[in-house]
Amino acid sequence: MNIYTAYTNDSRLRVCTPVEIHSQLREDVLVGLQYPQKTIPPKYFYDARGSLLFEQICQQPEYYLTRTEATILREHTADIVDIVGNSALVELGSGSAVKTRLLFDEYQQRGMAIHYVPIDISASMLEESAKSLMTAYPRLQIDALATDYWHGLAALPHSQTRVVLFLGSNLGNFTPPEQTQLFAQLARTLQRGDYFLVGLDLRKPRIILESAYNDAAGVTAAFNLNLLHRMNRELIARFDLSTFTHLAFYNTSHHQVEMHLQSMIEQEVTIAALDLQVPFRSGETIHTEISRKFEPAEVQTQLADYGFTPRAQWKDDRDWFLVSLFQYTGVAPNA
Ligand code: AVI
Repeated sequence: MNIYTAYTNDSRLRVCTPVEIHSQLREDVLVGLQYPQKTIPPKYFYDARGSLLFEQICQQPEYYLTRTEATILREHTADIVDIVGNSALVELGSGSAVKTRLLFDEYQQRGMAIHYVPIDISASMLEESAKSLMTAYPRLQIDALATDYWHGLAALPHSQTRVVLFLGSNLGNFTPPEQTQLFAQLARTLQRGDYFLVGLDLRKPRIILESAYNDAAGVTAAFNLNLLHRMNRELIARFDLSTFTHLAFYNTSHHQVEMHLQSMIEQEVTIAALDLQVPFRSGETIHTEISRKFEPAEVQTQLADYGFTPRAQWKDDRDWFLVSLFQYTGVAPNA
């Protein structure tokens, strides 16, 4: 694979950008806006502004996911480090790495060096968080990969035992086939003895879920609508944001929160860079995200098929969120 290896002046930080990512927005929007149900993949939320908005979502009182997972991690970092020992920490969708700091604190307290490999679509977020992490943790070495998970996993540097962290219920934003693809990719990439630490948002009453994705301050709405801003800027589109509204609801049969951008009027939107006119009926939506809510046994069974053995799992008091640690043994139960 082609990789641009960039800079930095600090020998403790290397940032790589696999090139393929840049051309994908055009292609995905061109195809996605011509489906009967218009669709744009959620990874495009995370430009510089979208990443900041996501950080703000995590602080909203209704968005319990981040706080609940952090409480679990805070209580169990020592247990995690006892099991995984001196492993490199590979984080998928690292963002500002707030929760990962809890693990770094534990490593630092034990006087252990840390090799951190964050993989995130937002290069600006990666750089910023890497710099502040290096100030806080003198024994931290970072190999940052500014790309999506697939290219990132394929470009992992060789190192000691690894723990792949997939926190925040990011797995919920994958469709079931994408989840299967991720587990298969992990099984291809990991060496026996490596670990997978995954945070999963569990099923719960609709009212709690719908509030979490319709916060009163309107931050989730701004995050969703930012996708239109992004297309206006990067694809020379002419979306009039005042004619679209944020929609988020729990689809009980699929156990997923769905986010959409709904056109409130009948209109046609020009996307100049794609040479495309996109018609909208009044009320028609662009589907922008699913956020699946999990039943732990399902994930565990599927991971077992790919050779992952459960090592430990922890929940919060309300049973709202689960953090599970698996080890890649390469042995599937029915193999
Ligand atoms: C990143 N991901 C797990 C978030 C979620 O809850 O699905 C993204 C998000 N979308 C709206 N609010 C938060």
